[in-house]
Amino acid sequence: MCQNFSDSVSQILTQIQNRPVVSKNETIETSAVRRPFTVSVEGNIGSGKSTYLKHFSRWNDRVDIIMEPVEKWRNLKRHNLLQMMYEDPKRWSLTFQTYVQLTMLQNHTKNTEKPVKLMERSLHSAKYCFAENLKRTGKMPESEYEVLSGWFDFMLQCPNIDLSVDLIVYLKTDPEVALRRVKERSRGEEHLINEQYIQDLHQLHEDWLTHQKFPVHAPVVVVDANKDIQDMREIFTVITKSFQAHDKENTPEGITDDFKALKRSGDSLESKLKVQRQKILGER
Ligand code: 8LK
Repeated sequence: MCQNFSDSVSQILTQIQNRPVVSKNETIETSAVRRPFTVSVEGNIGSGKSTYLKHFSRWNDRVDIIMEPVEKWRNLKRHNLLQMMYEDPKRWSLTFQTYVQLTMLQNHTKNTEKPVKLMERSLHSAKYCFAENLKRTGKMPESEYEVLSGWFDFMLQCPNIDLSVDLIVYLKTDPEVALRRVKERSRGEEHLINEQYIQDLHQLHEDWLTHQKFPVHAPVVVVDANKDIQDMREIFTVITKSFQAHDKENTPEGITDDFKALKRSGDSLESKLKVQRQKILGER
């Protein structure tokens, strides 16, 4: 089961569909007030964040999808900071995480005329999951962690910097599933990742987003992301069809009666969607 997957998708699609676009003749002041509905997609390495985000690319006239800037981390004037961090974390973690923090800040503050912004991870996961883990495992000395934290705290309370997020989608995976996917995708720099590292990161995501041991700045939808990517794709197709059907009928709430009934059914939503999915796939 990929519980809450459809819920997270329908929350985002509702925003994509209903939020007004910033018009060309709007002033900078009024468009600044109308900031995009911002979603951060969080989860362990190998939890399927990029796949999740790519589902929304067909609406790219209305949604700004901001993937993790891994290419920047791999090539800062030909320095592969990601690789340097994995090969010698004690030496390079602060350097790497400082650059992660900068590039994440750029993503948070990136201007967009689109009404919805989807981000892969955030400054918050940089701090509460990755930097925290490096400190706890002794790969980053406390002194360096405090420097990073000092920048983070300053940015957070700076009135001119808007780091707010409206919704967090947490793709929760069992550490074994995440590790298997990391091994399958075999990204060069990640060959040094071991089970313990994935388990520690899993625990920190849980501490942050499930047990709220660190500040959680937006409502969280927890998605069981152990499920097959193909299954999620099919469920996505069903939800999209429901939204398109609404588009044609132009009903006000953004979802068809059928879909509303499915939504009311709570826990069994995914299984009912499965039945609807089979109907739709059968019609093709
Ligand atoms: O997500 C791509 C790679 O970068 C993966 O191996 C994990 C690593 N990474 C990290 O070490 N610290 C991070 C992020 C990713 C993202 C944030 C915010 N901090």
